[in-house]
Amino acid sequence: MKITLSLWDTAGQERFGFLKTDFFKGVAAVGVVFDLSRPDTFDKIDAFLKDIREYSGNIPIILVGNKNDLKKELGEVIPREKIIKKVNQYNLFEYIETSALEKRNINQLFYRLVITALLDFRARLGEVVDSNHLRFKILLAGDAAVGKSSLIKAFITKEFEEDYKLTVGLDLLTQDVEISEEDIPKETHELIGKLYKSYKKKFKRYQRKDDVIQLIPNPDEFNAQSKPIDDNNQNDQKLGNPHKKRKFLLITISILIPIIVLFMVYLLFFR
Ligand SMILES: Nc1nc2c(ncn2[C@@H]2O[C@H](COP(=O)(O)OP(=O)(O)OP(=O)(O)O)[C@@H](O)[C@H]2O)c(=O)[nH]1
Ligand SMILES: [Mg+2]
Repeated sequence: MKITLSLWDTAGQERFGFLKTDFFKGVAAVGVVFDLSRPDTFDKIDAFLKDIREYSGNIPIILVGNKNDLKKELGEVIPREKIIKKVNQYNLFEYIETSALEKRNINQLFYRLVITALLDFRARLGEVVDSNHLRFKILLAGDAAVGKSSLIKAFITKEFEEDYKLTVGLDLLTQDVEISEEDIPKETHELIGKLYKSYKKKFKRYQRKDDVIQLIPNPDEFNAQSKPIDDNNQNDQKLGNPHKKRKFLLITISILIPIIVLFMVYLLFFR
């Protein structure tokens, strides 16, 4: 099955914190990242986890300990027991250690995020493009400079940059992934099948001439449907457009005035 991932690379710097609440809405699964060499980034994940639970409910979350390569020289800076405790405390799906620098567990991380999203797939959290193609949103959150952008970059372009280029607000990327059929739970398959059937019915009128179902409506019709209801517009429809109204008044006056003049001439001279 093909999955088109909408990857949301969020900014970790606190000055962008006001955006957090909007980021978490409609997300199918989240990776919460901390830096294995900086305990302060681990302590900050509570705030992220609380926000995610508040704004996205019980969606799957994977805890990500990044910069695993630094363990060689620094050892275990954050005790493993402490990390496992956090996983249990917040009922997180699992814990993965990654290294964007050494490309360790990069595909594994995104593959697991997709699988967790599929295990818990909810209709409102994605788009069924067709019975074999889904699209949904995956997000990485975490403190500044923990490596969120580097992980996404390593996944999409297989590159790594040593320079820190902070994310301003949010970066959006997309990537297609193929998920093997055996990894998709049976219930999810059934749900996708049902959703596809109902979408097919709903969009039947957008059927193309060649009999291929088009799930995305014709843009013109779509715009006409999705036009916001505007009070002034409604009034315009009821009362008529102001230009038309003025034209109507002018025609009425130009007809009425000669009639009145003729009537007065008749009264004055012919009676
Ligand atoms: N050693 C090592 N350094 C890394 C790794 N991943 C990222 N870095 C470095 O950490 C710094 C920050 O990485 P970013 O990916 O920009 O961090 P971010 O989480 O996106 O930061 P914000 O956009 O500010 O939230 C950069 O200098 C990266 O080169 C890693 O796996 N190992
Ligand atoms: Mg970034």
